[in-house]
Parts: sequence; C-alpha cells; structure tokens
Amino acid sequence: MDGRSALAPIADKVERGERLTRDDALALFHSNDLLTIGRLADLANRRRNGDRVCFAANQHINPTNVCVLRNTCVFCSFARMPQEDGAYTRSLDEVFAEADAARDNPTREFHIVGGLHPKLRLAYYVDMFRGLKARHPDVHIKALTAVEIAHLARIEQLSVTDVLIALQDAGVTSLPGGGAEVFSPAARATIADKKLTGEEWLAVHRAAHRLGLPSNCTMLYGHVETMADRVDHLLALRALQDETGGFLTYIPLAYHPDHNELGEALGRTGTATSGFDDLKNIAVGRLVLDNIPHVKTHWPMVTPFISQVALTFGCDDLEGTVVFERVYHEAGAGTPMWLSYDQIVGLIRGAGKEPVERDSLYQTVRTFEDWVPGQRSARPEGPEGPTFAIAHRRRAQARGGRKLPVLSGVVDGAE
Ligand code: V47
Repeated sequence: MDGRSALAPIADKVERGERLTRDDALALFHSNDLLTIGRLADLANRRRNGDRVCFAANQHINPTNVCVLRNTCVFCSFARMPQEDGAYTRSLDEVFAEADAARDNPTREFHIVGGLHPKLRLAYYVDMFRGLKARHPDVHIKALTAVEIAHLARIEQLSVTDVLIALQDAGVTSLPGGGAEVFSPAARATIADKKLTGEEWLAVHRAAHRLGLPSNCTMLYGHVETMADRVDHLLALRALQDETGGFLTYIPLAYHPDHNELGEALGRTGTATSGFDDLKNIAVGRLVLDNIPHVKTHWPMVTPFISQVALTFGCDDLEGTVVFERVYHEAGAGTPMWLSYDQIVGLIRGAGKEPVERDSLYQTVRTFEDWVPGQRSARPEGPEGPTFAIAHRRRAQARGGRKLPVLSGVVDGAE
C-alpha cells in the first residue's frame, strides 16, 4: 500500500481483516481514489470467494404493476393506478404460462416481485407459488420484497411472521432485497417516501431470518441521499447481519430517473449514476459489509460492461439470465432485457474469473472447467408479444401539479 494515500490506515485494517468504522466508510465514499478502494475490495472478496463468481439461471416475473403507492413512491416508474394505461395483473394461468419459458432454459430461480395490489390477497401468491413448485419442482422461488410482505400482512390482518410462514409453506426459499430504498429519515422526507421505514424493513427481514428464510439486501443510490445516509444504511444492514446471519448477498441498486416523478423534479434523464460511482458502491459495500458472504452486481442497471469490471472491485456474484425485466427498463435502463446463459458465463470468463452456476441458496449447480462457448443458449423462446412490451408511462406523476420537497441544491449521487 502506498503510505502516502489518505486511505492508508483503512488499507492497513483491511489487510489485517479488521472491521471498518463509520468514519472509515465515510472516508471511502468521499475518496476519489477508486483504484485503491477497488484493490482493497478485491482483496476482501478474494479472501472469501477466491476467483469464483457465481450467477443464477433466473427468470424475473412481475405478476402485477398495480400499486397502492403509485402516487407516492416517486422514484418508481413501474407502478400504475388500476385504471391507468399499461396497468396489468396476471391471472395465475398467465403467470404459469410466462414461467413455462423455464422449460426450455436451465432456469433454477424465479425472482418474483410486483406492485402492492389493493385486492390481491395472500391466497393468490400462495396458489401461485404452489402451482409453480408443482410445475417446476427444481426451480427455487425467491419472492416478495419486504414492502409487499408488510402490505399482505396489513390487508390480511396477520402478523408479518404469519405471512412469511405461509410463503415458506408454499415453497418460497428466500426473499429478494428491495422494498426500502435508503433508510435515512432525512432522505425519505426529501423524496416523501411512504414505503417502509428502515426499522420496518429490517423487522421483516429479521422475522424471515428467524424462520430460517434467508434474504438479500439492497441500497438504492444516486438520488437524493448523502454519503452519510449511504454509510448508515450499510451499517444498519451489517448490524442485522451480526444479529441473524440471514443475508446472503448485498446488491447496490443504481437509481434510474426516466418516467418517474423524482427524475422529473431533479431534471435528470437517462442514467443518474456514473460508472465511477457504480464501482465505488460495489467496492465500499464489500468492505463495510464484512459479514455478508456475497456482493452482487446487477447488470440490467449498471450495464454488463460495468458489471464485468465490478468483478475485480469486490464483487463475486453477477445477476443472472433475467429473461424479462420491467422495473429498470421502465425507468430508462438501456441495457438488454436478458442475457443468455452463455453470455453470462462468457462475461465472467472474460474477466479472468471462474464461473459457478448457483441456486438461490448459493449451492453450486455447475462449474465450467469443460465449458465450450455456444453449447447452451437461454431463452430466445422466452415471453414475447404485446403484454411483455415495455409501454412507458404517459406521465411520471399520477396526478399533476404536486411539488416534491426535493431540495433545490440536491446532493449529487457522486458528490
Ligand atoms: O425496491 C425501483 C428499486 C427495487 C427504481 O434480491 C429502482 O436479488 C432504480 O430489489 N431506479 C426492486 N431502482 C428490485 C430489487 C432487486 C433487484 C435485483 C436483484 C434483487 C435480489 C433485488 O428496485 C425496489 C427499488 O429499490 N427501484 N425504482 C428506479 N427508478
């Protein structure tokens, strides 16, 4: 380590395997010495995961985009009012038909998340998961974000734990991240966020972990949060992991500003984060979250190019085949909708890493010592047709005229 670098004391700690403090994490986020941060994160990752980079052959399914938070969740471009153009709610048969793409693909995981529909009850989801398990017994179900689980508990007048038990009985093996954006009360007030508070989000995941249901954790970055907000968010995740050990992977989520009210208020279009900030978030996440086994890069958000570079910035997990992605493509992501199994393996190999196909619980499904490119392809047969086309919202705001309490001199995500 170059003794003249301002990050030298942090580097010493990382090399000794010591836990980083809040001040260390802040210094990392404020530093522009990206290569040192990346090198340290790479060291921390290699210690845990060697050269292995895993991925799941997964398929995202979004059963509905109707959401009671359509008017208030200002950074989301996916949600619709029930009668709004583009609103959809799949019947169970439609979900099963969509999932049938898994028959021609090596799919091992369904990633199922959607809007908070005012009328879809717990039974809809339980029947969906049971039906999917009956049709695809070898495919894991990773389903429902914390905010969806809290919503179901509310409309069913059940405890969060009872909802989780019902989901687990129906075949859910893990929970995705998402559903709370950045835990900071100040940032939440700035964007008038009505989703779960940080404490509520953590309580849902704590309850899941107590039932033996592991989960992922995320942080939305690049909107109005400060560097201190990011650090506090990471420290809250680290503290819960110390308590339960139930998080499998951490995934930083890069904010996308198109077709949502926040992007309009901030005057941003296209990509809101920079490649620099995307790599820094991966690396700092790896360094601070010393107790979470995996850090995943989500190529639909940050591009396959940045994701490939992220593999030497502390990341050992790459988002999988996806098949059809709506949440980020509605918000302006210009990335492909899906990557083939071969493309994923090739991306990992291209970074000099060892690809490992995993299931939802990070058990090895396949390694690739004898892999010959082009032998297997995923999905060209996936869902097609009008119901799967992205039709952007006509208006970011459901009801015009409201002024968001976004600060005038808003914090730049990259600061
Ligand atoms: O909670 C919504 C985010 C999340 C935008 O666990 C946005 O493997 C950027 O959690 N720009 C849902 N992000 C997705 C999610 C996720 C994604 C990939 C993998 C996993 C996993 C989980 O998407 C939401 C919210 O944080 N989001 N709108 C937007 N405009």
